[in-house]
Amino acid sequence: MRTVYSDKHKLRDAKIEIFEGQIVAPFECPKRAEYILNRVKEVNLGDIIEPRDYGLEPVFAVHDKDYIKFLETCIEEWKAAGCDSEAIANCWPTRTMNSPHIPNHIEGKIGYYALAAETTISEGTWEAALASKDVAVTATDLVLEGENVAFGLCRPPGHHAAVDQFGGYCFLNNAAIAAQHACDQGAKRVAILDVDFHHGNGTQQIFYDRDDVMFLSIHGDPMDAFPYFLGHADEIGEGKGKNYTFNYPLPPKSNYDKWGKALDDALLKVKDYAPDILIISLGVDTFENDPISFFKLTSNDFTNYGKRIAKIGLPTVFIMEGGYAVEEIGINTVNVLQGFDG
Ligand code: OKP
Ligand code: ZN
Repeated sequence: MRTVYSDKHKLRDAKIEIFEGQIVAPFECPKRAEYILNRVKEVNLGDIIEPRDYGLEPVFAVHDKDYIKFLETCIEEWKAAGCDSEAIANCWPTRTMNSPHIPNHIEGKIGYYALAAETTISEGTWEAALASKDVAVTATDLVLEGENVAFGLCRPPGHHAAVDQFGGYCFLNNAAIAAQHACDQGAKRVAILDVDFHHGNGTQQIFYDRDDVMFLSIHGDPMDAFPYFLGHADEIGEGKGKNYTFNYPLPPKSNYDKWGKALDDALLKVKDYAPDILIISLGVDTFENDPISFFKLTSNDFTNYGKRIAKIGLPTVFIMEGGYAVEEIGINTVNVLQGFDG
C-alpha cells in the first residue's frame, strides 16, 4: 500500500507538556513519525508520496471558523501579549454557568478553545497541522480514486480535536476531515473505526447527530483514562445519528482476547452498515509497553488485527493517531498495515 507523508510534521516540535504535575518533553514528538517512516521503508510497504494541498476548504467543512482563526494566530497573539513561551491554557469556562462571550485576551481565548492543558501551541504547530490534514485527505483520495487501501502518516494526530477545541496533542481532526471529504466527494456512507487507546471524543462530537458517518471506538474506559469525560458505552448518538455511534470502553490491563472481542463486534457493525469507505483512526498506544496507556497488546497482535480488518473487504484508509513507545511505534504500526496487506 502507498504511504502519504510530509516532512512538515517536524514543524510541530513543542518543548513542553504537562504530565503528572511536571513539565516533561512531549510524548507526541517528531521521532514518532521518523520511526514509522523508517519502518515503512525497511519492509518495502510501498511507495511514499507527498500530500496534495487542499487548502482550508475541507477544514471549514468540519471545524468552526473562529476556532481555525484562533489556531492560526494563537502563537503570535501569545507573544504579542508579552509571553516568551509556548502558548498554554490555564483557565476554562465554568461548568456551572456559560456565557457566549469569547475573551479577547489570548489567555482567555486559549482557555475557551482548549479541552486540556497538557498540549501547548508552539511556533510551527499550525503549519504542521495543516500538512497533517493534507496527508489524511490525500490518502483518502487515493482510495476514492480506486486503490483498496492507503496509509496517511499523519502527525500531529487529530481524533481529540472537536468542532472548536484542541488538546490531547490534536489540533485539526484529520480522520473527521477525511470522512467529510469522502462524503463531499459522493460517498453515501462512511465508517470511522478508532482503535487508538484513547477515546476519539472529537470525531464522536463531529458526527454525533449523523447517520451518514458511523463512529466506533475501542478505548481505555474514560472512568480511568484520558479524555475522561466522553467514551462511555451509553453514548450512542442522537437524532438521526442515534445508533450510529458505538463505544467500547475497556478496563486497565485489557489484553488482545478482550480487545479482539470488541473489535469483532465493531467490525460486524461496520459490515452491516456497508460503508463506501472505512477510515481507521490508527493509534498503537494499545501496546503493552506504551508509557501513557494501560492495554496489553503485543506486537504480533497488531499484525493479527490488521488481517481481521482486511477480512471485511472494504476500501480502507489508515490515518495515524497515537502511540508513544517510540522505539516500537514503527514495528507496531507497520504490523497492522502488513497484516491488512496479507
Ligand atoms: C493522544 B492520542 C495520561 C495523560 C494523557 C493526554 C494523552 C493524549 C493522547 N496520564 N494525556 O489519543 O494518542
Ligand atoms: Zn491515544
